[in-house]
Amino acid sequence: MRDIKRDIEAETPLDAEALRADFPVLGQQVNGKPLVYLDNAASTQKPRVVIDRLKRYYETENANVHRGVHVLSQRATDAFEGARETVRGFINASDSKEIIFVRGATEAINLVAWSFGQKYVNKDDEIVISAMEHHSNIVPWQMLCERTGAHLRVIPMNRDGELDMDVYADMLGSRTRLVAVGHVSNALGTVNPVAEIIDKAHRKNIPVLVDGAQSVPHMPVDVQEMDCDFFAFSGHKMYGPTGIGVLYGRAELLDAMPPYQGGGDMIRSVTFKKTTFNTLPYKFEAGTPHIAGAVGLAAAVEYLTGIGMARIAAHESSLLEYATPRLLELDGLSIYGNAGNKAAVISFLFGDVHPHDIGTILDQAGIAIRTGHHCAQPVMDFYSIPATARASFGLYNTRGDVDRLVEGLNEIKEVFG
Ligand code: 7TS
Repeated sequence: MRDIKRDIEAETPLDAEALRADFPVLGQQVNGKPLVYLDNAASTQKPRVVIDRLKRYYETENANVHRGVHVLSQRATDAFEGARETVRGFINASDSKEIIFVRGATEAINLVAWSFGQKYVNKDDEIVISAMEHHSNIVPWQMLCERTGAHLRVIPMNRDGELDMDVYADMLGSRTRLVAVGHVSNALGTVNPVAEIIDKAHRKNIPVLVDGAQSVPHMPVDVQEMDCDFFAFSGHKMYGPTGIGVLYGRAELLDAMPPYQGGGDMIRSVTFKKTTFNTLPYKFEAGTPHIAGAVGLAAAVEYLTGIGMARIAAHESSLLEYATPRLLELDGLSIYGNAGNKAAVISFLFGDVHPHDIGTILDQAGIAIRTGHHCAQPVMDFYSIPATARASFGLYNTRGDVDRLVEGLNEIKEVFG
């Protein structure tokens, strides 16, 4: 059923021009030009339904959750727990207790590195990551290795930005405790073959964490179909608020893991002698959570579901197909990341022009892109470059935005000769 629905969705193109009107921030001029926002991999803009939902929460429901008998506390609790259920449905987790609200993908990964690491990782064990990870999926594992004496193994990639799956298969051994890989690379756009990565690991009983920060906003994700053990993502990259994100974890694993932080809400009983911990998901949600954030995230999920993730994926894929040859037509432009399966992220260099200058000149033309190492310094090192310019697309981008980008780059060519 689900697949048929996806197919039908994908066949009916979304009207990005019409959807732009849902995003107040996109209506403005920047440096005297209509804004073209192409920094969606860093953070997306928010539709009015999300902004309005936050406002309604603070105006009519705000109180602390899980601890009040009064009406507002119940409203806040209902909204918060309702948001958990909405998120569960969105990624098709089997139970809402597997949805842990955190600050974002970074915190989700740190939670697993700390808690899973505490229980299962010892000296000379191995954690497998890939060559194209965001720093958020490198550093927490390095810190874990530092604490325990475990070792980090890195799946290599080729020049196109595709992982070497044979080397990966050989890496999995009796000391491998966890595989942690990005679903979509923020620096290269590569969509990694996570189903295959997971299958190979599971054959050896090794759990897999998927960093979904760059996939959830752009394609249908079903954690049961994918069969991952952990899945991490951030609200702000999927048209929701900042400061809220999700760790999905298989209940049996989460149940077996120790709490990450101590405090209110995560306990069952506390005495000075001994504390017992709350059940899932509360065991991993110490302190007052970002209630408004979760509620706003649920509004974003409803907005995305209303459009259809398959339709969003098809739209962004057609933008990538439109943009790639047009950019390559520019003399001296080279694209980093040419995987066969690629999301709508284009990292590029343009002749000798420093990416920072590309970004600054485009900004003067009202075009927002990202420049730098994109928190993926090992990727830059791999290509022996310090930085790239990156255009990353979202559901509200149009072919007109691509044309403006090309126009902007042509102007740069004139300035720099
Ligand atoms: N994982 C990936 C693949 C990411 O792209 C990012 C953020 C993160 C994790 C961390 O997410 P956070 O919300 O916890 O910060 N990526 C980017 C980017 O590409 N530009 O700015 C942030």
